[in-house]
Amino acid sequence: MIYGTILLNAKNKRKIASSEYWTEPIPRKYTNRYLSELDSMTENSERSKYQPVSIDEYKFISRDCGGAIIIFVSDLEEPDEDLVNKITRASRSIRREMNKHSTNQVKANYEKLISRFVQSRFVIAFVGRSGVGKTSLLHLLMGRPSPEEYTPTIAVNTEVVEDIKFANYELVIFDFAGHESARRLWDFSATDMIFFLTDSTLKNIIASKKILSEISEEYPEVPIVVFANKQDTPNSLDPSAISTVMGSTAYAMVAIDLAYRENFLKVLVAVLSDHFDLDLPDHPVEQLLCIENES
Ligand SMILES: Nc1nc2c(ncn2[C@@H]2O[C@H](COP(=O)(O)OP(=O)(O)OP(=O)(O)O)[C@@H](O)[C@H]2O)c(=O)[nH]1
Ligand SMILES: [Mg+2]
Repeated sequence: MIYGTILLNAKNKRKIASSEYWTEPIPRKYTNRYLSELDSMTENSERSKYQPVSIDEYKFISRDCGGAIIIFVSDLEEPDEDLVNKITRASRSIRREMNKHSTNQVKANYEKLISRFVQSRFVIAFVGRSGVGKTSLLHLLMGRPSPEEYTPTIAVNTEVVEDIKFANYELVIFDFAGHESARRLWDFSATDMIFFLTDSTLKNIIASKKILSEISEEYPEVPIVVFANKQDTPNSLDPSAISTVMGSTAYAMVAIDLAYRENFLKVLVAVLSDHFDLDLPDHPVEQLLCIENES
C-alpha cells in the first residue's frame, strides 16, 4: 500500500505539499536518507535514480516534475511496477499543473490532484448460500437500514463504497447471489478478499462448510473471512462452535441491526490491517476507514 506522497521544491528540497493515507506519518529522517541516496544515484547514472529504494520498512520512488520532485512512499510489498505506473502518470499531471499554475495553487489542490493516481481498488466478495444475509450486510456497511422484504440477488450486485477508504484503497463490494443456479457466476479471480457468510443454524453451517472448502481449494490465494450471521435468531449456535465447525474464526453478526455496524467496521479494519501487515493503531475505526459525509 502507499503510505503517502511528498512534493518537494527541486532546488532547496523544501516541502511544497504532501498527502498521507495511513495514520503513521512518514518519518522525515527516512525521506532525508532517501534524498541523499537519490543524489548519489543521480551522480552514478541519470537512469538509476528512477529505481525504487527501500529504507527501513518504506519504499521510496520519485520523478522530476517541472521544478519539483514528487516522491511516493509505500510499504515493501507494493509491486514496483504499480508504483512506477502510478508515479509516472502522477508526475506528468503535476508537471502540467506546475507549468500552468502558481506553486501555491498546486499546493492548494494537491491532495485532490494526486488522489486519483494513488488510489487503488480493493475488491471484497460477499459469498454464501442464498438468504444468509449478504445483501443485508452490504446495507449495513453502507449504513442503510435493511429492506423489510427479502429480494434474492440476481447474479451479482457491485457497489463501490465511496465514503469508506482504507489507506489508499477504495472498497468495492461484489455481493453475489447465493442461489445454487447462480453459483456458476462465482468467479473470484478479481477478488482480493472473500467475506463468507453463513447463518447460525447447524444445517446451514454444515452445508456452508462444504462450499467454503470448495472455494478455498479453487482459490487458495484469496483470504477468506467467515461471518456467523443471524445471531439474533432462536437456536443460533454461538460463534465459537461455528468457528470449530468451519475451521476458521467466525465473527458474530446481525446484518439487519445497524447497532452491529461499528462491530462490522472493526472487523473490517482488523482483517485489512492484518492483510497489509500493518500494526493496528489505537485510533477510532471511523478515522482508520476515513469515513466521511455520513448522514
Ligand atoms: N433475523 C435476521 N434476519 C436477517 C439477518 N440478516 C438477513 N436477514 C434476513 O434474511 C433474508 C435474506 O437476506 P439477504 O441479505 O437478502 O440474503 P442474501 O444472502 O443476500 O440472499 P441471496 O441474494 O438470495 O443470495 C432477509 O429477509 C433479511 O431481512 C439477521 O442477521 N437476522
Ligand atoms: Mg443478496
